[in-house]
Formats: sequence, structure tokens, C-alpha cells
Amino acid sequence: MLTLSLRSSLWELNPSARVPGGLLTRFCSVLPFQDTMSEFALGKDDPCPPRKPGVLRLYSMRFCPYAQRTRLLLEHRKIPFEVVNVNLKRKPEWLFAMNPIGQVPVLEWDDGVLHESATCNDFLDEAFPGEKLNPADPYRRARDRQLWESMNKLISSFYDVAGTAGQDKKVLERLMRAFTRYDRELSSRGDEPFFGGSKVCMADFMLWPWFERLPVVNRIVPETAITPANFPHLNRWIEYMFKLPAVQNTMFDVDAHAHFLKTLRIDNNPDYDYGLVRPSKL
Ligand SMILES: N[C@@H](CCC(=O)N[C@@H](CS)C(=O)NCC(=O)O)C(=O)O
Repeated sequence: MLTLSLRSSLWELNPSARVPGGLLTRFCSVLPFQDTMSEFALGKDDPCPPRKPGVLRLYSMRFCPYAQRTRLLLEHRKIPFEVVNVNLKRKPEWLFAMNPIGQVPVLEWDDGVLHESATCNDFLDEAFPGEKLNPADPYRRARDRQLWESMNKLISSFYDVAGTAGQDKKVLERLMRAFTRYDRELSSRGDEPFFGGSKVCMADFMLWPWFERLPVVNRIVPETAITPANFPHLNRWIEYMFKLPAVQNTMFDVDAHAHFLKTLRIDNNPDYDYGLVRPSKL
């Protein structure tokens, strides 16, 4: 933690750093398939906005990688939805009524409520008509699940590598070994860019959010960078992922992620509404 504090300036905004593809931070964004409500995070004393019948609602947090998994699926499958962002430091009681552990993402619609990114995504993929993201073949589906479940176990390593400025060699090695595994897995699936082949599949979206945030770690520990030289397949995957409309519509750039992660992990005061502009009172 000490190392992290000493190096905290590296998490600050760096105007020269841009994600591949040169995409700019999305502030006050309007998603094409999203029925927009205010993006400001609702906290303890805020009432839950009344639901409109027939409208699928996602309870989210703008920088949450798990909720991004579900937003990626909703965007990609062109499923209309609205978003209610939640302040996870000052959680409203109504969040616990929908998810007893008080986490996002939560999906709510006329007939039900679900939480957990994997459960939400499996449900949406199956319940809505259109081309499925989960592979039809049970073995392939199980293997893909193994792949992104390994990511669930790796997530702390992303932050620990940054937190120890790469000095904890074990944790750094764990991360690099995982990158090797993903790179090999991609190459074993043929000369195609995605885990799903020429098209994305569920695994692509379930893995993506942490690779979008990796450039923040790269700033602190440059040897974690994925390049054409060290991980050619993973590098190509990242390039292709950045081009997807679903990714472009849900992403933040490295400065925004760096700012949010600093406020979350160093300041212990997460800036949920970073970049949003409050309408001026007339
Ligand atoms: N296993 C859950 C993890 C969700 C999660 O950790 N969400 C975070 C925000 S990124 C959260 O709600 N944190 C609040 C808390 O844990 O109290 C999933 O896949 O949906």
C-alpha cells in the first residue's frame, strides 16, 4: 500500500496517454440502445426511480467492470435498456432488496430480478432472440466458462501488480502466466481475432473489461504491456475489441480509468460521477 501511495501520481491524468484507436473519454454519454436516465449515482437517501412497465433496467456503476460485462452484452445484442447508477459507498436500501449482497450489476424487468454478471449475461443471451453469444456446443461453452472464470480469480492480481509497483514478482508472474494462457488459447482457435473466432462470443465480453483497464497498470509497471512481440494474439484481440461498437459505447479511456481507480483504491473516496456535469439551476 505504501508503494502504491508513493507512486500514486502515476494514476493521475496524463493527457498524452490514449487508448489504442485514439478514442476519447465518454462523458455524459447517451448509449444508442439505452433509454437514458440521469447518470449520477444514487445513494442512501435517494429513492429508487419508478420503473416503466416493459423497460429492462440495469443497476450499474459507471466504472464497474462487472456491470460493463452486462452492458457489453446489451449493446452488442441491441437489447433496449435503461441504467440506474448506484453509489456503492452509500448504498440505498432498495439495492439490498434486489441483491442481498448489495452489488451491481442487477437486472430488473417486469417479471424478475437477477444479479451476478455471468447469470445476467447467460439469461439475456438465452431469453432474447437473435444470434447467441454462448457457444451451442456444450464442451466449447464449458471451456469458455473455464477461461473467463480464471479471470475472476486473476482480477486481484491486476490491482496487486499496480499496488506493489511490480515488486511482488509472484503476483507479476501470475499475471504474465495468465496472459500467456489467453494468448495460446487464441492461437489454438485458428487465425481469427476473437475467442469466438471471426465473431465475438460470451468469453470475449466476459474477459474484456480488465484488458480495457490494463493500460492503467502498464503506466505503473511497463513490463505488463501487451505488445505484438510478447503476446501477438492477445495484442490483435485487443485491437479488434476496441473497434467493436459495444466496446466503444461502454468504454472509458485510460485517464478516466486511472482517475477512478486512484479515487477508489488510494483515496478511498470513489468518484462515481467523474466527468458528469450537473445541470445548472436556473
Ligand atoms: N461476482 C460479481 C461481482 C460484482 C462486483 O464486485 N461489483 C462491485 C462493483 S465493480 C460492487 O458492487 N461492489 C460493491 C460491494 O462489493 O459492496 C459479478 O460478477 O457480478
